[in-house]
Amino acid sequence: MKRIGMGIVGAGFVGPHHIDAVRRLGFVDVVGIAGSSEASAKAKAEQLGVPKSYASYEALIQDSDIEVVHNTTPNYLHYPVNLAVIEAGKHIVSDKPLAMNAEEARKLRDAAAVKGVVHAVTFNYRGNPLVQQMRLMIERGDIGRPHFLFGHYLQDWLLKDTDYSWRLEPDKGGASSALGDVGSHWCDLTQHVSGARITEVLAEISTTIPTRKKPLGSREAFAAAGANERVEKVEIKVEDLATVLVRFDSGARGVFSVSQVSAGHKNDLVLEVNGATGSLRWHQEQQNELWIGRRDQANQVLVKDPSLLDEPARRYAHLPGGHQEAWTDAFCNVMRDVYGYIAEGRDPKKDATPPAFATFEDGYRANCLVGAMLESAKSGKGWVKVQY
Ligand code: SOE
Repeated sequence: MKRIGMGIVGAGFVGPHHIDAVRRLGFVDVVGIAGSSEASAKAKAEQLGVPKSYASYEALIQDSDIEVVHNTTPNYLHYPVNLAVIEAGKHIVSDKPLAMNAEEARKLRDAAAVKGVVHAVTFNYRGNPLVQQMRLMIERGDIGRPHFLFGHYLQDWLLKDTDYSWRLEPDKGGASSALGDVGSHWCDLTQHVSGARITEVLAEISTTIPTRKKPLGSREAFAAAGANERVEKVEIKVEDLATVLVRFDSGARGVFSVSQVSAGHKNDLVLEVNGATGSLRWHQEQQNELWIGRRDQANQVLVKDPSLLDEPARRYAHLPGGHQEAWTDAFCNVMRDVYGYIAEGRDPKKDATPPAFATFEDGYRANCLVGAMLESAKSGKGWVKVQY
């Protein structure tokens, strides 16, 4: 099999997981890393056993050994880095959100289509075997027509006023915190498994911690404040809590809540779909189980076991039943789909069947959705039609 060279821009919390995931594929060479400075890129490259490091993302993109660039920078750099990669005619894997707003995201989607490069956004929960099983079951009509889709995505890493992240700064993270960071995952997952599109939203947002203590020095992502850390008080303008009512093009209704301030909830993503003859529920923190609800017979729990999954979902499971698969395995599944697509030389523009991984079209839609939710919450207009 032809080997594919990969380079990564940004190597914070999630960067090493991108590297691990592509290494597991067996035909991808991790060529180099660009970081916020030459020194940080060099240090990361040494730590992760990556041969090259670069002083800038532009230098990485120019390296002819690199065919695919992963962008794991903070949100405000997604647009310029993604655009430079596309303009160089290279394939792009971008962390979400695709861009800071829908307008930037649309430009990226269109530029990628013109260049004919493969474009992916890491809405990684699509890579879970039981998410794919849920998708197949809904498509096959196992629970009838879905009429209600609901759930939540709750976290607690911003519960204390000493918790801080660039995600809270609008010029670095965007106009939204909780909705953009985790609400976008819930919406992507829900639309992916149901095949229905969110067309209208009614949102309520709030900022539970309006003033935070921002560290004056650097702090690792998700790390708690140090005892003698120097801080400054800053006002927070983005939401850490939200609830959204949604309407789908299929006529189905839905609701979800997102939070970064819910003690005890670490990465608590739940999606339940109620249909005419049954229900399905998947919970990220117990990701090896799929709950099946029935009215006229006993409810069931389908445990992840390749022999119990339908054929198209089976390839997302790599261990026998009882051997738990996890976040990193699902992440690797997404990379397997993306690189399989690249290896086969498929062009998303000419491909009638959309890939299972999220593309820049999905990333654009996520930016539109978050924009519409903020508009609904801030304008007090009530229901807002999502402009795609
Ligand atoms: C932080 O909230 C975070 O790492 C998100 O940025 C990811 O997208 C999510 O999957 C887990 O939580």
